[in-house]
Amino acid sequence: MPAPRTVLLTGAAGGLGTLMRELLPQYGYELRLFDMRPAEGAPDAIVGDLGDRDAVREAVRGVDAVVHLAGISLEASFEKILKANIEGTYNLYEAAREEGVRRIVFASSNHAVGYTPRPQGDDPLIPIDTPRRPDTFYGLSKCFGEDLAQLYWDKHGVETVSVRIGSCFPEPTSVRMLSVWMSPADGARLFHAALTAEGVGHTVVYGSSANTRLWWDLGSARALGYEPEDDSEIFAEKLLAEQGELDPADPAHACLGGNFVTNPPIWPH
Ligand code: NAI
Ligand code: 15L
Repeated sequence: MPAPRTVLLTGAAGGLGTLMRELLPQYGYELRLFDMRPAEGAPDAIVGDLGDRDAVREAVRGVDAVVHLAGISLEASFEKILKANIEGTYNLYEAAREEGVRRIVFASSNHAVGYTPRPQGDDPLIPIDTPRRPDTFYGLSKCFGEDLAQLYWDKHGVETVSVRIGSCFPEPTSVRMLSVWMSPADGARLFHAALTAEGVGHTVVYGSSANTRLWWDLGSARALGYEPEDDSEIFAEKLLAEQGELDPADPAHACLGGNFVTNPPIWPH
């Protein structure tokens, strides 16, 4: 497969989309932007809804690959999740199939496995093939997305790397994030590896930096050529002084998904 050059970035107006539209062009990509909201500072961005099949098909037409970030990124009612994340992701895959787009990088989430107990002490890292344990309807929609990706590879030859992102923000803001943080620069490194690795079929990877307190195995991400350069440990002293160590007796501290297992943040719209 020739290396992709033109890439559709869905969710371009969101937090991660805004970071990626700054960082991905340095790898030589020409980005086409798509979001239901206008993307600040990008007047050419396509404003469209994943629910609008014609708009999605037009958006993918002619691109080499898609980085699919659009969707509800927190917990919401099942009806809202169904529309944006489940039907929306289906529309995206159908459009890719129809338009012959060969590679998608899908923003899955740690919340697909959010109820998995986090490692403690000498416990081994969580493997990528750990059973799914979604912690919310949101996490469930990411399980759907991963399975949809598998179907479209097996049946239609559309390749996907599903990235179970931890927390991708400029800095970690909680003690949990010391384990699951992915720096934006490492996020761009991982997306670039996911866009360019040969023969990925459908590959599932965890997305985080090389954190000292890492909870999961980055082996399948490294196998794509991903070499993380950042470590959240530089933020540890400050965050631990403010918040203290995680309490294993608190369910929100005992599972990968953090407070999504107890008191998930709700999508505002
Ligand atoms: P965000 O909420 O800031 O951005 C999501 C974007 O998707 C928004 O700009 C929104 O307008 C757009 N969107 C929502 N529904 C849409 C629809 N029906 N049609 C078109 N656009 C729609 O979320 P963020 O943090 O940027 O995350 C991006 C993706 O990565 C999401 O899929 C999220 O689930 C996933 N993810 C993000 C993590 C993170 O740490 N930021 C962690 C794990 C997963
Ligand atoms: C996610 O999936 C969310 O989209 C993001 O906003 C963060 O909450 C992240 O997970 C996390 O687990 O920290």
